Parts: sequence; structure tokens; C-alpha cells
Amino acid sequence: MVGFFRRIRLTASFCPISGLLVLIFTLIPFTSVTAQAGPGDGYDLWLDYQPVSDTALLLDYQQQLLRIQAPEGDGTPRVIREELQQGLSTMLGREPVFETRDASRAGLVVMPYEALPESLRKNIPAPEAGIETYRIHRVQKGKHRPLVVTAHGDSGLLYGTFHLLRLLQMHQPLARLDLSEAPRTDIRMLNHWDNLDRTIERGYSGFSIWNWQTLPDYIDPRYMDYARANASVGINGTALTSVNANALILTPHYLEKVKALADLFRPYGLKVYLTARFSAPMEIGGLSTADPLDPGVIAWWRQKADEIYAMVPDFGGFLVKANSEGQPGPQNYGRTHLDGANMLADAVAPHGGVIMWRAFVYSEHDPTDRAKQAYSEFVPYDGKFRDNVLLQVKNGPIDFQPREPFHPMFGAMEHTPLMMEFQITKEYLGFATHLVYLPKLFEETLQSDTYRKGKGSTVSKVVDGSLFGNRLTGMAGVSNIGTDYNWTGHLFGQADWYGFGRLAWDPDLSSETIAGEWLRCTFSNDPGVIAPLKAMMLESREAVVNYMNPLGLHHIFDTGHHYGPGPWVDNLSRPEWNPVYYHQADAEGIGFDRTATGSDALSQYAPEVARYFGNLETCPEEYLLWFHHLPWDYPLKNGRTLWDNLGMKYQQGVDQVREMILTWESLESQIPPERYRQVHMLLGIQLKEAQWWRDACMLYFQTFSGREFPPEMEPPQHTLEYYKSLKFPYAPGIRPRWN
Ligand code: GCW
Repeated sequence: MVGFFRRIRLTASFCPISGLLVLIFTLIPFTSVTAQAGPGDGYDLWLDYQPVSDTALLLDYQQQLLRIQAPEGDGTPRVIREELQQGLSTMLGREPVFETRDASRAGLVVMPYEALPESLRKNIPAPEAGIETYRIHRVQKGKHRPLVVTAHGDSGLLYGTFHLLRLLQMHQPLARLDLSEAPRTDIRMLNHWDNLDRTIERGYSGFSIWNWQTLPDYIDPRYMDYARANASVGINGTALTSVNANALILTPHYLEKVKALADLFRPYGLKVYLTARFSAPMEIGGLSTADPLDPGVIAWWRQKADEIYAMVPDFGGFLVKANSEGQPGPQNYGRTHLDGANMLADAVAPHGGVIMWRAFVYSEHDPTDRAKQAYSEFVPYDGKFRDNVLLQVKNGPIDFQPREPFHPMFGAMEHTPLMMEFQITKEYLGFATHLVYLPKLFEETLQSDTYRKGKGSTVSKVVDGSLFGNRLTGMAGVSNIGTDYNWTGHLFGQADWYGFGRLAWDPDLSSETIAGEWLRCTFSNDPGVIAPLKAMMLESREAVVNYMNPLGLHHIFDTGHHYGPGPWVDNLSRPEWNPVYYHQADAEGIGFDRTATGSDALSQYAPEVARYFGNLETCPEEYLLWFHHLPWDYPLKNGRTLWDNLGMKYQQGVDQVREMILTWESLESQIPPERYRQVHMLLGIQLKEAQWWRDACMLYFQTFSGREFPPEMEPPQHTLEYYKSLKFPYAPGIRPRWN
């Protein structure tokens, strides 16, 4: 709300009389709607623009930045001016003045490159081509030496403005600034798994922020703050609805609401996308088939696309989950994924739209290793998709586990743009209750080497299109946002949203850099706060791997809700839904053999990668049980048995959470009390759940290994029967019904 309310408060300072009235109005929402609002509540995300405390720096900023020349007019120019006013007045303690007449007095110039006066332009290198690129340059020559933010398009100016504000939040000097930025991917988007009844599949921070009931007439201020937050990290797309799609979103009644959101988001450079239910022509169109080769179906989708584009001219396109986990798709009619994707692509092509076709498919009728199925299904179609189709591929071959090797499709489809899909919401990482800094996980995937064009063929280069010269590129993140006051439930979950955006912009950014930025913008510039918190965040990902799925274990979660351990579950209808399918524990040992003696999933990687993971000498221990089935007494690098190491890893995860708690407690005096208490309580839950994971998994695996726990491990707190008896029918995030 701050974006909205702060703007109102700022207006007050210009006119004392209206100021009084405004004050009355602002008090109402603060006391009624937002009863818990206050310092440290987290609503402002990384945009809370703390006053600059360093006096010398403050003076410098005030001298340079309080007279501004900025574009006039509505839309993005208005957003830019508002953001500058909000950010600068709060950080610098004084209202900036927008120069409309004498631009030569402006210390800060935010203008399109083409509109800069010649005297400035000759001293500033042009930004790279593109409407989203920008340059921030402090002019060094001539009488007038402003700081200039310039771009070829509105979006670039907006992104440059946010970048400048971030630099100020991070207390960076301005004197010699010269930086040039261009996004490395075209589509940088959030995927909301939000249902029309406002529940969120795998959502752990409240309900959907889209209030479909009151749209299009009631505009929640959150919508704008959502768009601002996304724009501030360069996110330029949002798929509003779940991939387990409901066809109703494509009816006129809902499209009016979609249009309202699209109109609001446009000035922030944020495009709207929708999920397309493949059977929509039957469910809302009255057709008797949804066969993608049927002329009536083809015409229906074309007409539907025309209808949407008439309302939302910059509509992004459709995101599709087809023939996956019970969703309808072209295979229901004996057609292929290729037929389905291309048919939809033709419908949106005349309007410049794209189709993001998800590669998350595995079949209950296919007895081969689930990890192999998407590759087998899609790779043969390489080069056959229309130009406006992207395949959206999850980071790993199973499903958003705490650790997976990169998906073998990355690098295997030279002629098809592959879009990365990360999960920002923590379905398999402790929900919104656990502090797990995800950019560390994202970075691990992006920096993995596919070896498809020799050493250095990283996944990041597949995603940004540079490895094969793909024209269209993108990255999607499954959103962790809901109606919780601080958006993400856990304050540190905001770092995952932030970090996703930053990595979509530049897939080679380091997770450490991102953590530093987020901490400075969210907490403080005090190195005594940043250093310990950054270390804690960077360590947190390995901690969750250790206490949930160490040494390459995966998918041993309790079923359905995926809350807590369930390695014993073996009674689900589909074999690959059962955790026992993934760990394969028996009296001899544990692990999934994906080498040539097993499922041979390794053969889907480049030979160098296959050899690396396949050879026990070189396979990193983090991936051991992902690729190999090994005896309990197999010696690991430290000379101890696999069994002992398993217990030691689980214990290490628990100890790491204890360390995180100590770190947090050591900073109590430097963190706003509300924020301190909230994170502290959540860390307490994380510790309990880490112990639960350790005890439940080790007791269960002991029934196979028959060995004593290693001395390093604390004894379990309960029996295996106790852990097995735990049931959580109301754990959050499960879809109300499968469509
Ligand atoms: O991770 C699994 C989830 C499903 C999800 C599916 C998918 C939207 O358990 O809830 O459905 O993946 O990605 O399609």
C-alpha cells in the first residue's frame, strides 16, 4: 500500500489545506484495513527507500538529484516521475523539483536518448539497441554535468530509473557513474498458479491477489505495487492464472477483468499472459471436439485470440500445460504436442503473441524412468515448432526438488527456444515457513555446463539464446506471492522474487551479488548486518538439501501436499507418484540407478556430462543417489560409509539451521522488532521441521540398512510409527479439485 498511500501523503505536503483532508483519508486505511502496518512489516518489499544516513553522501545526492528533468505525460512517464518523487523525497528528506522549462538547471536528466539536447548527447555513448536497454551516465565534460538516465524506449527509462534508485539505496557514489544495461532474455515472467476462486496451487502466503469478484471496477492498490515491484527488477510478463487451467478465464466476463489488469500494468512494462485450457473450445465454445487439426477448433482459437487482442492489444500469449497430470491436450485426439502448440501459435501469430508450451510431461502408461520422459517426448520435434513457440522446461528433470541436476533438454534442442521454469514458491522446500535462499539454487542450474558445444556451454547460454542463436528467449518463475501482508509469507521469500527477476534479466549474475543488493535495499547498508545475513542466506539452500534430501535423494515428500517427509509412501495409483520409486532403498543399499545398468537417463546428456555423473570417481556426492544405487557400506570421500554419511548430512542440516538462528539472534538490536520476531519464530519452526525430517527419514532407512546411527547424529525424538502416523489433511497449497 505504501506506493499508493505514500503518494497521497506526498501530495499533502504541497498544499496545507488539502493536506489536512488527505491526512484524514490516509488514517482510515491505516487503522482499519492495514491494522498491522508499521515499520518493518515488509509490505514495501525492497522498495522501502530508507533515509540516507551518511551525511556526506546525503549532501552529494541532494546537490545532484533534487532538480530533475523527466518525461512528461501519462503512462510510463507518469510512473517514472512518481517513483522518483517517492524514492528521492524519502531517501533524501526533501521534495525533488521537476524542471519543465530550464532543463540546463537539472542535476538529474531522465530522457529518451533521442530527446537529449545535442550538447549532452555528444558526451554520452548511446544505449544498446532495444526498448528495454538503458544507460546511466554522469556527464564529465561541459558546463552542465548532470547525471543522465537514458534509453530508446519508455521501458528502458523506467528500468534505468529503478536502477538509479537502487544505487542510492545501496549508497553508491555517483561521481563517475557510467553503466549500460540490456536484458539477456526477452520474456521475464511470473507464472501465478492462482485459481479463479483465489486459492493458489502450491501457494503458501495467503490467497490470490487477483480479486476476480470485484474486478474490473474495484482496483486494489496492491495491483500497482505488484507492478512496481516487478518493474523494479525487470520482470515484464505475468501469467495470471494456473497452468491447471480453467477455461472460464477466456470468457468475456473474465476477459473484462483481465483487460483492467493489463491496462494497469501497461505503464510498468508488464504484459499479461493467460493459461489456455486445451479443451476450452468444448467447455466454453460449445464444440464437440478440441482436436487441434479440426477446422472448427482452429477457427475457434483464432477468433478467441482476435477477441482477446481487441481488448488487450499487447496481450503476451498463452501458457499451456497439456497432456500432463490429467490436463487435456492434443494427445486426447491422437495428435501430438507439436500439433497442439503450432495450432495455438498460428492463432496468436498475427498479433505478435507467443505460446509457452510446457515440457512437464510424464505418463502413467510409460514405464520408463520419469526423469527421461520429457526429453523423449519433445527432442524429436526440434526445429518443427513455429517461430513463436517456446518450450518451457523446469530446471530439473523431475520436479522442483531441493537439488536436481539440470534438465537434459537444455542444450539438446538447438533449433527450439527453451524457456527456463523455476519455482519461486517453495512446494518442496518447506513452504513459506523455511528460510531458503533460492537464487543459490537457480544459479547452480544456470551455471551447469551442458557441454553441447564444448566446455562452457552453460544452461544460462541456452536460456539467453547465445549458445545456438535463438531469436526468442525467456525465463518463468512460479510465483510465491499472495495476500499476506508482506506478500510472500516469509520476509526472506521476498529475496526469491527479487532474485528471480534479477536472474531473468541477467542469468549470469551471482546469487551472492543478488543477496547483497536485496539486503541493502531491505535491511541496511551496515556491513555488520549484511555480512552475517548474506552468509546465512547463501548457506540456507545447502541446509535444506541436507535436512530433507541429502546426497542426491529426491521426491521423498509426503504425498499430495508435499509437507514433510514421506519416504515410506508406496500406495499411490501411479508408481512415479510414490517416494519409494525415487529412493529405491532395499537391504543392499539405496539410490536410483540412472547409469547404463539402470534407466540410462544419463544417455540424454552430452557424453562429457554423462561420463562425469556416471563415473563414481567424478560424480559429486551431492548427486550420488540421483544417479547411482549404492551399498549401505559404500565408502564416501571421507572414508565413512554411505549410511554414516547419510546420518551425518541430516544432522548437518539441523545444525545449519541452529547456526542460522544464532546469526539472527546476534542481530536482534539492529532489526525492527516486528520483523525480528516474525523471522525468529519461523526459524524456530524450520528447526523443528529439520529435526522431523532427519528423524523420520533415518528411522525409515534404518529398517533397510539395519545399522546403528552414526555417533554424530542426535538420537531421534520419536518412533518411526509416530512419524508415519502424522497426517495433514489441511496443509496449504493443494488444488481444491483436479479439473
Ligand atoms: O510440482 C508439480 C505440482 C503440481 C503442479 C505441477 C506442474 C500446477 O505438484 O501442483 O501443477 O507440478 O508443474 O504442472
